[in-house]
Amino acid sequence: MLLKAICASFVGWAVLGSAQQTFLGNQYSYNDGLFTPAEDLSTLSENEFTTLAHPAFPRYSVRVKKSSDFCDTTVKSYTGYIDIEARHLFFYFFESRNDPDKDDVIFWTNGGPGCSSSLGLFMELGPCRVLDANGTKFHPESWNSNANIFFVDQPIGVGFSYAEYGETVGTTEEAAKDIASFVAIFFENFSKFKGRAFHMAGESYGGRYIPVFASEVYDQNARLVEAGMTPINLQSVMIGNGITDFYTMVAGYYDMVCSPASVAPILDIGSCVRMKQTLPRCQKMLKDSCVDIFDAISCSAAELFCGNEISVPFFSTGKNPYDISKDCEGRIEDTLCYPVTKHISSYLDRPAVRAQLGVDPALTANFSSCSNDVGAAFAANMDEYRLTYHYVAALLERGVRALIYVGKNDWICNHVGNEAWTHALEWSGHAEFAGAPLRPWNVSGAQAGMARSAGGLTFATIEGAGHMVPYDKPKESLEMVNRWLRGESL
Ligand SMILES: *[C@@H]1O[C@H](CO)[C@@H](O)[C@H](O)[C@H]1NC(C)=O
Ligand SMILES: *[C@@H]1O[C@H](CO)[C@@H](O)[C@H](O)[C@H]1NC(C)=O
Ligand SMILES: *[C@@H]1O[C@H](CO)[C@@H](O)[C@H](O)[C@H]1NC(C)=O
Ligand SMILES: CC(=O)N[C@H]1CO[C@H](CO)[C@@H](O)[C@@H]1O
Repeated sequence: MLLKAICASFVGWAVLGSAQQTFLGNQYSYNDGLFTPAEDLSTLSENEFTTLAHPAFPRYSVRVKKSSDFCDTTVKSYTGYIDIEARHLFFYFFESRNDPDKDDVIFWTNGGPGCSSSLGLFMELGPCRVLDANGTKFHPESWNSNANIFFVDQPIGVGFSYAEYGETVGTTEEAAKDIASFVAIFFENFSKFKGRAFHMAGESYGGRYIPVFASEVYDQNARLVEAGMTPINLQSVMIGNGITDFYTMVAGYYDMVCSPASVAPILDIGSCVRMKQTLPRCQKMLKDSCVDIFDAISCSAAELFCGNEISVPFFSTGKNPYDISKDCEGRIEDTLCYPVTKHISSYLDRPAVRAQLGVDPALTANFSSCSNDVGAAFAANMDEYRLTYHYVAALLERGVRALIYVGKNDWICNHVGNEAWTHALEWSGHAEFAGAPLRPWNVSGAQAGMARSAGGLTFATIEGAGHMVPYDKPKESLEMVNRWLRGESL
């Protein structure tokens, strides 16, 4: 096992492996007469799947199933698969607790690459959480309090998603095509949600996924309009503890362990001095071979060097890389430092739960929170070393807002790096944003963190939270999301 240098992953490292790439062409034809929208999801059967399809996406369809009495009995919920020929993406959908007919729609994905969005659902922000061996428990601070929400296991090979004929996805750009098509089919077929304000959100590797996915959804709108369909009303992206710019994160790793950026320095002076001295060399190697030009072999050498000098000293402390104010609980490979993840996996291995969710019977293996194969495929393509912030700038220029929020105790995708790239971002609002002060933002009269905002872009920290902000600070994170959905400043 190779420790990865950089804030990559929710898992933090992945074994290198080889991946087969398959790229989807995007041919479609449209026939006006074929489309019949469904008025209401609640007409769906609970016992079998209803198949949705659209002639603009001849290679795609959606199997969806109602799941009453699952997770949140106060709302309607649905689970299903997006079928893209041999590829099958699993999703959960929960209606809003407030007003499903008017409230916005949120898309949520966890990171990895390779981790299941069931972690976000059952540990962080979902309508119910699985925090012990007793199964689901109602979560009052769920993000469906004022929004309809999706949780998607993506790409194929993650969670309950699967593929036939050995198909794999190993890049964010390729994953984006499947997600954009799913979003189009869903909104077109369910006229109730057509044209509804839409927000794409994710955590960790979501810092790479979400800007690319949202851009694909935005660019797809021209084709939807051409085909006589309603464009997707994309309003914003929300990224929690993301890896949008691996390069600025590197200096952040030093600050996180050797300065009081979050907690008092946790490394000894000798290690800090060595790290400070090797940091410029690591940065130069990364800039020369991963940023200025992309050379896979030299970039891998930079990754290895930076890993040894910057990550290894951190991991020797035994601290939780997702929350440096704590020690890692359990073996990280097994629990991600959070033993609660084991309860989620056992819950999702119960045959009755799988039957209720409509998990394809072809999936017989035990549930894994994160897929090593998918992580390895992305690593083989060095997907993480593709800078993603230009997508955020492009979205901002088109009026799509961006919320970059960061739990302050996270080491792996830390606030120092995220503040640096948002501050440096080139876009028409740059001067105003860069000149704006970081101000405290409060929840119920107490300071929740610091925030900087201008012209559609907001950077915010959350005090006392690690990588999984809604797990650590459910009340503050729900308040943050509600203010964001209402278009208010934090
Ligand atoms: C599970 O529920 C039982 C019965 O309500 C309770 O006694 C037990 O403490 C719970 N277990 C955990 C781990 O919370
Ligand atoms: C699945 O998990 C169970 C319980 O932990 C274990 O006994 C079993 O061997 C696992 N099955 C596979 C195929 O790994
Ligand atoms: C936010 O909370 C802090 C600490 O409780 C307090 O000093 C400050 O006045 C509050 N700010 C606002 C705008 O409410
Ligand atoms: C649930 C439902 O009615 N879905 C419709 C979605 O669109 C396809 C293709 O037009 C219809 O066949 C489905 O009935």
